[in-house]
Amino acid sequence: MTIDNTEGARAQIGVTGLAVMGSNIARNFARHGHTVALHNRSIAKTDALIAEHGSEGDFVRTETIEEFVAALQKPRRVLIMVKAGDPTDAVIEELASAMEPGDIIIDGGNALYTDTIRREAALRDRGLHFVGAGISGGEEGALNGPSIMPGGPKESYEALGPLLESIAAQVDGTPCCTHIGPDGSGHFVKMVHNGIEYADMQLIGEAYNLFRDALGYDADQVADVFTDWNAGDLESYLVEITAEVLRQKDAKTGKALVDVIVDAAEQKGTGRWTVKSALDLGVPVTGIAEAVFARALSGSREQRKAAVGLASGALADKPADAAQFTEDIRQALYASKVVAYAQGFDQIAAGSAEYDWGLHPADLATIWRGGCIIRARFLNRIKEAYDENPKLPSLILAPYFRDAIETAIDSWRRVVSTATLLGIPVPAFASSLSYYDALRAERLPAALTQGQRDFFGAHTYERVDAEGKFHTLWSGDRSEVQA
Ligand code: NBP
Repeated sequence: MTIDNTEGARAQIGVTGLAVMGSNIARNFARHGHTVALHNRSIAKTDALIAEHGSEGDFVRTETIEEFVAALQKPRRVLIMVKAGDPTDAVIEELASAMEPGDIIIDGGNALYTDTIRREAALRDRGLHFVGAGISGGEEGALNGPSIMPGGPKESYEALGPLLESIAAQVDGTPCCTHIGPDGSGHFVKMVHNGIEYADMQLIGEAYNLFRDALGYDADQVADVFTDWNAGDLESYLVEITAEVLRQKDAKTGKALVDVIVDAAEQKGTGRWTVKSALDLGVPVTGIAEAVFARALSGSREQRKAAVGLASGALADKPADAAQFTEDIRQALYASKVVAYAQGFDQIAAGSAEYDWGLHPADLATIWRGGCIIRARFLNRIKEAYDENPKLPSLILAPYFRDAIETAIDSWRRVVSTATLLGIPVPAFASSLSYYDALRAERLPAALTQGQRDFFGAHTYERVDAEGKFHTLWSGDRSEVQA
């Protein structure tokens, strides 16, 4: 270990921002044989990292940005891992003033993709490469292999790709890292990834709720079901950790930990960003939206307290066949998950078209197979589906998923109807099923909507049997005119 930079510019990568994520990524680089220059606004984190983990590899301790930049080989590569927002702009400005044309600044934080577009353009004007890189996998992934989604100029990937690929998770010998596309595309894709994560977690939560409230299972019993599911098509990181969380006992009370945790879910914002962007792009990401709203509702604690005891009705008995209902929930979870991913991939296609990014859905499915929070066996199927037909109109239409939903459909309906009759909320299961039914419907009530819009606002409508736009003279003789 080296703790000064008197040997000059010898670090292959610099990491600034050494909190949880930055320190673990810096260690990951060092463990893979790269010399890593370390920098943090306050020196304490740098020194703590060196004191605790300095023996893991070759680190260069620096205090000032000038020292930090001077420690780097050219083209200089700096990974920023600070709190997203204003701190990122502040650090970029400091770095850009000290760096030279051709150097590369990578923002590995959870930046809003429109900020990344703005920053990339500004730094391009100064001759610097700016790479907005989505990084997923949390603390553990950062240390042992995350999924990395770098955007930005293609040329910068030549100097950066091998470094990032060396620390990424590997699945079947393929790194979970690839160049995503220009400017903000890496952060956009990471945002949608997080949105899908919200939907997946909500669906798992609804399944758990059904076991608890419809079948009366305790946390251990539900954990057993999830462990079992993790050996099949639902195998995934989130299903695996669900079993672990459910099995955890609270040291203080001896109860299941999940039963002493306040049932109000928090959010940091990427789910909300996904939904806002989907609204702007006009893409119905209903599963993700339900998940974001479900967290918001759970957090309305005063309102919920006041509403406890409202009528639930008395229309249904608990399911008589627990084994059948368990299988129904498994099928409903799988089918709803297909919908959540299909919607997420639709949003990625829409973003790609809007910003002319040329994104490849199969590549994303490939790099999400390992390292990230939504890693799942199921992603192999998504990759195959897009490899076979990169222009799939919807993931739901890929033969494999079409068949899977056909198998699941009756179970899915039984779960949603049973939950509804029992008064158990299943917003994501139900809205995914409605989305599916709307997508496959030959006629939607949108014709009536168009009629109403024409009635009150003369917004016109199209006809099924003629080209052009039409308007009915609602306040006149109600004849039709061509608009
Ligand atoms: P935090 O998001 O908690 O940020 C703490 C770091 O930001 C510290 O190094 C702090 O320096 C630095 N910082 C701040 Br705050 N303001 C600064 C400023 N004005 N100038 C310079 N540095 C400043 O760290 P984190 O949880 O490790 O996350 C880092 C990034 O990675 C975030 O964008 C986050 O959204 C993203 N991310 C996190 C996860 C996760 O699981 N935590 C996963 C994926 C991505 P100091 O030590 O001097 O205060």
